[in-house]
Amino acid sequence: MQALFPQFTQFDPLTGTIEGAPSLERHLSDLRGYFADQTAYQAAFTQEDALLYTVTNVEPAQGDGALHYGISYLLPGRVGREYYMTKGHFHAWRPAAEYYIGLRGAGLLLFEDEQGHSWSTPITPNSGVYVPGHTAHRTVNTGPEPLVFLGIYPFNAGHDYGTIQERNFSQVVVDVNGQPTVMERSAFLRTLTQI
Ligand code: S6P
Ligand code: ZN
Repeated sequence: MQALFPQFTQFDPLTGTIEGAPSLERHLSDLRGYFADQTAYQAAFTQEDALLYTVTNVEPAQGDGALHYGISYLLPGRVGREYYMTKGHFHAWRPAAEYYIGLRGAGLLLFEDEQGHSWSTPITPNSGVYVPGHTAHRTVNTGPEPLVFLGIYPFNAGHDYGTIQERNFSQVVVDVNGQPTVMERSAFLRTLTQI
């Protein structure tokens, strides 16, 4: 008889943890260069290398047809006017799709394909979002509490962080008069230089 773990897992949607599975942490210092407002980033970092999110992954099997999954726990907060977000990535194996299920909080998923077309969807508890292959994805917490979601993906999806690190997403999610707003990065950057 096979062991129940990791075939059976118990997870906590409040803390974004999975019993017995390791978590990795991403802090402000891991996202140097990702936030649009560099002055605000430096000011925040000088205060504290704050925790932005944790990711807890389970890899039950390898090989054709196998699935991996993980819970992300993204804290509320902003760097300047831009909401806390994940690094964002393409899958290293480009055709790999993914399915996200919202468990707690409120946020947006930003998408960008290889031709540079961008769009976004909400992510909230009891909602699911299909992330197509060949599409970079980043999650943004636009609410006052942690955003927690489950992601399920082919075992060999992998992560390509380098492409996003170089070119970033062309859109940002920023606070405009108290409202989370999706804007072109270039337009947001212009607002920062206006006196
Ligand atoms: C993995 C999946 C998520 C992210 C996590 C953190 O394919 O999309 O588990 O890894 O939300 O985001 P990132 O961009 O730092 O990996
Ligand atoms: Zn992914």
